[in-house]
Amino acid sequence: MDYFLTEEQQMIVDVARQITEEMIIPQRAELDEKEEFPAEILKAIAKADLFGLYIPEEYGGFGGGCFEMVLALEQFGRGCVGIATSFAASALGAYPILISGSDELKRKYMPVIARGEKWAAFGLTEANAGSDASGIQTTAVLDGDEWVLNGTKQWITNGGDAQIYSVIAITDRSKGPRGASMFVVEDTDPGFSYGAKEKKLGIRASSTRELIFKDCRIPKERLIGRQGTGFFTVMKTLDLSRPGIASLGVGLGQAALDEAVNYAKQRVQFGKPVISFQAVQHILADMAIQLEASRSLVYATARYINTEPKDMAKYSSMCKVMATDMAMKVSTDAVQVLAGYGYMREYPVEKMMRDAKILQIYEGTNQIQRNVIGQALNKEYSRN
Ligand code: COS
Repeated sequence: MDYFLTEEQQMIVDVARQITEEMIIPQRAELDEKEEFPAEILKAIAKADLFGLYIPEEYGGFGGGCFEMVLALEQFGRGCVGIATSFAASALGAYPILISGSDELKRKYMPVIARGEKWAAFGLTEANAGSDASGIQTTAVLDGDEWVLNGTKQWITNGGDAQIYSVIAITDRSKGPRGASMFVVEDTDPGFSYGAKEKKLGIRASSTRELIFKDCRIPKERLIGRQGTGFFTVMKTLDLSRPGIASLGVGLGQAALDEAVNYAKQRVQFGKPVISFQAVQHILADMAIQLEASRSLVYATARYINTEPKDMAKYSSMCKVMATDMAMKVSTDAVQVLAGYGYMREYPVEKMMRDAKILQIYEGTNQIQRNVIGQALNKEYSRN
C-alpha cells in the first residue's frame, strides 16, 4: 500500500533498507549465534546519518520525529530485531535529555549521539521495579556540587557498550512519583560499573547488562530537567519510543511473511507448491491482514505523535500492543508454514519467532500497555 511518504521519508526508507540488505541480513545469523554486539553495523548506520533522525537540526540532527524513526526501525527490524534494538536503545537513552534536559545538556550530548559517535542507553528497570516503574530503589543524593548515585539497574540494553546513560533515581522518597529525578551518567564516571552480559532467548546481537552505581559521583549539572520530574520524563520517553518497538514488530512481521510466502511457493507436496492449498493460503492471508493493519496503525500513530498531542500515551500503547502481538503471531505462523524447516536454525524464521517474544515484554509489557489504554479511556469518558 502507498503510505504517501515525502521524498525525504522515502529516502530514509531507502537508506535503511540498503543497510539492512547489505549488512544486517548477511550478518544477523552469525551475530545472533555468537551473541555479538553489532558495533560495525551501528557505525555504518552512523555514517549514513541515521542516528540523528529524531534530533532537532539545532542539536546536530536530521530534525525528524517519531514517524521518521518508525520508518528506519521498520527496515532494520525486517533484518534483525537484535541489531535494530541496539540502534533503538540509543534513541531511548537520548529522549529524556531531549524531552526535559537543559539547553546546555542538549548541546553537550545531542550532537555526539546524532553523529553516532557515542551510543546512549536508558536506565529504568531494577530487580524489583519492572512494570511498577515508580518502585525503583536507586538513590541520588546531592553532596556539594555532585550527585552521588547508589543502586543497580537491571537488563539495560546497550549496557556496557553505550557511553551515555539516562538514569532515574530517587531523590526524595517521601514524594512518591514526584520524588524521582533523571541524570546523565557517562561510562567513565567514578563508581559506575557493569554486571555480566545476560544470556537471552532472542535479540542476541543486542547487549544487556546491569548498571551498578557504588557512590557514583557526577557533576550536579547532569540532572535532567528539574528535580522530581524523573518519573514524568520516563513516561513521556516511553510514549515516544513505544511506536518504534511497534515498528520493529512490523518489520519482523514483514520478514516472516516474505519467508513464508516464498517458501510456500517453492515447497512441493502432493505434486503442487503448498501455496496452492487453501489451508496454507488462509494462514498467509491472515498474516498479511494483521501485518497491514498493524503497519497502518503504527504509521498513523507516529504521524500523530509528530504533532506532539497531549493524548499520545493511549495511541502509543495501542500500536505497541497491536504490532507486537501481530509479530509474535505472524512469526509463529511462519514457522508453521515452513514446518520442520522452519524449526531449523538454517532458516531465519525460528530466530524471528525468538526475537518477536521480547517485543511483547520490553518497554512495558503488553499487559501494562492495556492498563495505560484502559486508564486513558476511563479518564476520557469521565470528562464527557
Ligand atoms: N505522561 C505524563 N505523565 C504521566 C504519564 C505519561 N504518559 N503516565 C503517567 N503519568 C503521570 C500521572 O498522570 C500521574 O501524575 P498525577 O499524580 O499528577 O496524576 C503520575 O505520572 C503517576 O502515574 P500513575 O499513577 O499512572 O503511575 P503508576 O505507578 O500507576 O504506573 C504505569 C503507571 C504502570 C503506566 C507505569 O509504571 C509504566 O509505564 N510501567 C511500565 C514501565 C516500563 O515500560 N518498563 C519497561 C522498561 S523500560 S525499557
